[in-house]
Amino acid sequence: MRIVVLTGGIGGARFLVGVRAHARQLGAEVTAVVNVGDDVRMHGLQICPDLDSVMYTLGGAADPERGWGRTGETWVVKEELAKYGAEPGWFGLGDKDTATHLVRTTLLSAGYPLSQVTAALCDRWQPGLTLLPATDDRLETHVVVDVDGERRAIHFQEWWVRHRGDLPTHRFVFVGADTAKPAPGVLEAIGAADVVLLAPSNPVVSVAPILAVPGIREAVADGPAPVVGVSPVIAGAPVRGMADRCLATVGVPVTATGVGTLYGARADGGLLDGWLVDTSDADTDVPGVRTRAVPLWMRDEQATAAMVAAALELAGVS
Ligand code: GDP
Ligand code: FO1
Ligand code: CA
Repeated sequence: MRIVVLTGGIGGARFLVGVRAHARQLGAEVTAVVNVGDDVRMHGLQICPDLDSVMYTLGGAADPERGWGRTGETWVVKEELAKYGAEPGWFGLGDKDTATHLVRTTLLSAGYPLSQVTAALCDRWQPGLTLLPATDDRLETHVVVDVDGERRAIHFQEWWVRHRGDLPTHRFVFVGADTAKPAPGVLEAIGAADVVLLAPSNPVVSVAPILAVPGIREAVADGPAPVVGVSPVIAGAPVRGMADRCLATVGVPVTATGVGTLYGARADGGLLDGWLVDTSDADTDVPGVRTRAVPLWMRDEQATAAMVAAALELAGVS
C-alpha cells in the first residue's frame, strides 16, 4: 500500500510518527508532502521550519517541549548574534540547528534543488519515509496586517514568532505560489497513492500553501486515491498553536465542522471523502463527506497509530 500525507510541521510530524508505525505493520510505503510556506532566509541561511520539524521528530531528535528545533540544543550563536545587535533578534537559531541550515544553504547555493537537499539531510536522520517539499520553487507565506497604523505585508515568521499573531490580520498570501511547480515526485506519489491523508495540521498556513502549488490540489481532488482528513480542532479549540487566529482571519469557525467544510467534499469540488474527528465532536456534519469520531489526541505513538488505522478504515483501504 502507498500512503501520501500532506503535512505542516509540529502537528503533522507527530501524526507521521503514527503513520510510520502503522505503515510498518502493513508493509506500506509513506510519502510526506511538506509545507514550505514558513521557509525564510535569516542571517544568510535558508530555514525550513516544517521540513525540519518533521525530519527531527521522525529522526528522534526534536525537542519535545518546543516541538521545533533540536533536543539538547545550545544557543551560543544566538547570544553572539545578539551581541552584534544582528537582527532579527526575535528569531532563535540553535547551534545544532544552525548546522542543518549551513549544510542546506551550501547545497542550495551549489545549485541543488530543495527536494534533493532534503533527501541529503535525511540520509543522516533516516526518517523511515520519503520527505518531499511541496515545491522546489520559492513559496513564502506573507501576512497582510495593520502595524503601527499602517497596512503592510510581513513574513509569516514575523507574524507567528515576533507578534504571536496578535495584530489586526487581514489575509495570508502565498508569494510565488502562482508560478511554483510541484517538486519532483509529488504528483507521481499522489497519482500512485492508495490513500491520501490530510494531517491534523494548520489548514490555513500549513495545508493551504501546499494546495496552492498549481497541480497539487487538482492531483488530490481528481486522483484515484480516496482522501481522508484528520481534524486539527478538538472540541472547538486548536490543540496547540494559533489555528484559531488563522481560521478567524479566513472567516472559518474553529470547529471540526468548520475545518471539514473548508476542505469540502470531493463530490462538490472540495477534497474530502472522509473526515476523522474527535469523539467530543461526534455531531460534526460536513455535507457529502463520511465522518467518523475516534479519540484524536496524539498522546503517544500507539494512540496516533490507532488514529491512522481509523483514517485508513474510513478511506476503505485498511
Ligand atoms: P506547525 O506547522 O508546526 O504549526 O504544525 P502543523 O501545522 O503540522 O500542526 C499544527 C496543528 O496541529 C495545530 O493547529 C493543532 O490543532 C494540531 N494538533 C497538535 N496536536 C494535536 C493532537 O494531539 N491532536 C489533533 N487532532 N491535532 C493536534
Ligand atoms: N518558533 C518560535 O516561537 N521562536 C523561535 O525563535 C523559533 C525559531 C525557529 C528556528 C528554526 C526553526 O526551524 C523553527 C523555529 N521556530 C521558532 C518554530 C517555527 O518558526 C514555527 O513554529 C513554525 O514556522 C510554525 O509552523
Ligand atoms: Ca508550519
